[in-house]
Amino acid sequence: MSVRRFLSPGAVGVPHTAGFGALASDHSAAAPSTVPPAPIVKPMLPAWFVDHGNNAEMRWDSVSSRDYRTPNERFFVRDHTSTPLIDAKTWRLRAFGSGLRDAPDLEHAIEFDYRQLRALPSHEIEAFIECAGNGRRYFGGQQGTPTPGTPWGLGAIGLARWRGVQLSQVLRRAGIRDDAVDIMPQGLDAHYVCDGVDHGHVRRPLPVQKALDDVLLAYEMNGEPLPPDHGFPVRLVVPGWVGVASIKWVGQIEVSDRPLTSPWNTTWYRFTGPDYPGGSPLTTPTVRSAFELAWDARVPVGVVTTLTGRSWSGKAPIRRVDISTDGGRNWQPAHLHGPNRRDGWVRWELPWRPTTPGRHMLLARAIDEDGAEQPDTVPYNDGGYMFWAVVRHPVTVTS
Ligand SMILES: Nc1nc2c(c(=O)[nH]1)N[C@H]1C(S)=C(S)[C@@H](COP(=O)(O)O)O[C@H]1N2
Ligand SMILES: [Mo]
Repeated sequence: MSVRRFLSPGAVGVPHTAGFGALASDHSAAAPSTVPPAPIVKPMLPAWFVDHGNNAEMRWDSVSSRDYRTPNERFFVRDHTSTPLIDAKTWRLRAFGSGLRDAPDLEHAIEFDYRQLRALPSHEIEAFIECAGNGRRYFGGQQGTPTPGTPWGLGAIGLARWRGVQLSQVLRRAGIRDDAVDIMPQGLDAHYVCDGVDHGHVRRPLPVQKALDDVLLAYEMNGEPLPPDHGFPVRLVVPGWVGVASIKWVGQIEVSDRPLTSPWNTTWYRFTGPDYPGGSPLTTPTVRSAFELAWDARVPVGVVTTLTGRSWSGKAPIRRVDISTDGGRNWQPAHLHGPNRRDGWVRWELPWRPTTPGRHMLLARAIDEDGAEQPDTVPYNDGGYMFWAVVRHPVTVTS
């Protein structure tokens, strides 16, 4: 595409709801980018995704127990506006701010192009990315207190092998100083406009301590160049932090000797509401579990069905998963298999031979090596973040 940005007539100046692409009038992005006609570029196969407009949820019944990693074409997508198409040849990463030697401003930023970045020593990690709003629909569905926001089931998570350059390498090359405290990566996608307010580009601060620890500037996902929807040419992967920290299409990083803020840590992605006076920004994903099974799946009576699923936690590996097939009265430990480490999920299975036809409630409860155990209910918060209670998964046993 040759157009710099594709703006559909009428798209400019219209107050947007959070659900639709906000194409603001700003053209200051470092790399020319185009906005394709649909918010998400890759094919949205109904068998793989629940379509939430500019967000796409992975269907757990499409997950194969054989695959530890999520294939790129099936990985969930969370776009605040829509996926931009960025030319790697003109793309630049610009580092600037008071936390760098000589405190360059944006006009005098230290620049890295795609080739330079790929020439630096590469590093690989395996990590899941999970949206803080994963499970949001169960605030309404299970606790009777719905919240606004994308009504994710449990499919706003995916796990990939990421290859790129350690952010610490780039920050050191850019001249990070000892007194730097925060960094702020910013995306090249369109401004996020919500209820008529323009909040600028998607960006969220990270403490320098985390930035220098295990954060990756990724250019590959499962052995392929990053797909457009997942941040091509380069994104952050911040293991052990909520998905919003992993800024896609990163174009600039401010490094500051003072704490930085953005609406993504002062307004959104924090716990607010009666149970959270003061609130606090969200960092670590909680412990959760999902069955690799359709909602309202049909299961034959008198036959052994192997129930399979996965559990994960942002803090630690999973110690144990218990399954109930009778709404929570009786519990049995599931068999855990395959990799089980922090930043990953663990697969589990349990054979089940239902003896009575009708509706049954399946429950999976995990506890991580840190001792965090999924509760029966969680306190309400206004943003509907971090629903980590045990999800009651209905199935129908057929005769
Ligand atoms: N630039 C930019 N980065 C972003 C977002 C975005 O809309 N724009 N969404 C964030 C959120 S909320 C999540 S959960 C993850 C989702 O990553 P994925 O779409 O690759 O699954 O990207 C994060 N990074
Ligand atoms: Mo998210």
